[in-house]
Amino acid sequence: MPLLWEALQQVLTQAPLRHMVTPGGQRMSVPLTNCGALGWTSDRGGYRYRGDDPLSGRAWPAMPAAFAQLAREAAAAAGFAGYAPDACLINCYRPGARLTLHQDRNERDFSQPIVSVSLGIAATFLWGGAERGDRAARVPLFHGDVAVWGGVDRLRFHGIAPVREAHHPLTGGTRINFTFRRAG
Ligand code: MD3
Ligand code: FE
Repeated sequence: MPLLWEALQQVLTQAPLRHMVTPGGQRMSVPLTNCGALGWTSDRGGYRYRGDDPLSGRAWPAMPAAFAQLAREAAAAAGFAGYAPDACLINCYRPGARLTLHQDRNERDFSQPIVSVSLGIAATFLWGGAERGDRAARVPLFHGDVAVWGGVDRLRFHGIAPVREAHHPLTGGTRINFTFRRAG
């Protein structure tokens, strides 16, 4: 884990965490950044992937080798051989931050899975269904959890319940989540 943590610090110096605004004008409670060829962004114009960081005008930091290897091995273990993510969205949760139920559908090819990695304090993952109104299961996510979301589950609604205050030796009072995507 220190390897991932050190690589993350490198990314954050080049592309700091920032709060984006939803198309509806709401400030997201979870600051984010990206690494890889493409980065997920949100503003009044909508959600989209782009090759440059709107904060700096430069390309997003390259995806660290340790990130890419973890994503590839996790996908392969779940039956998705040859996974080559071109985007890694990095979310940072402080107590009270949350992610409302949504689908990830800005990517081009839904046959490609999303791989998520959780670091730091725990959170409750909301595991919904195919429709927004479907009842969501509550699944705790802990430091070091890696999950692969593909196949028939790729477009399920999901979110994160408001995070409770806690402390973790690596991350302090925060939860970091990486989601690897094949976006382009
Ligand atoms: C299930 N992130 O960034 S990771 C997101 O913990 C996002 O930061 C959450 O949802 C987080 O879009 C959840 C788990 C996850 C990610 C993508 C999925 C679950 C998924 C895509 C489809 C189904
Ligand atoms: Fe998502």
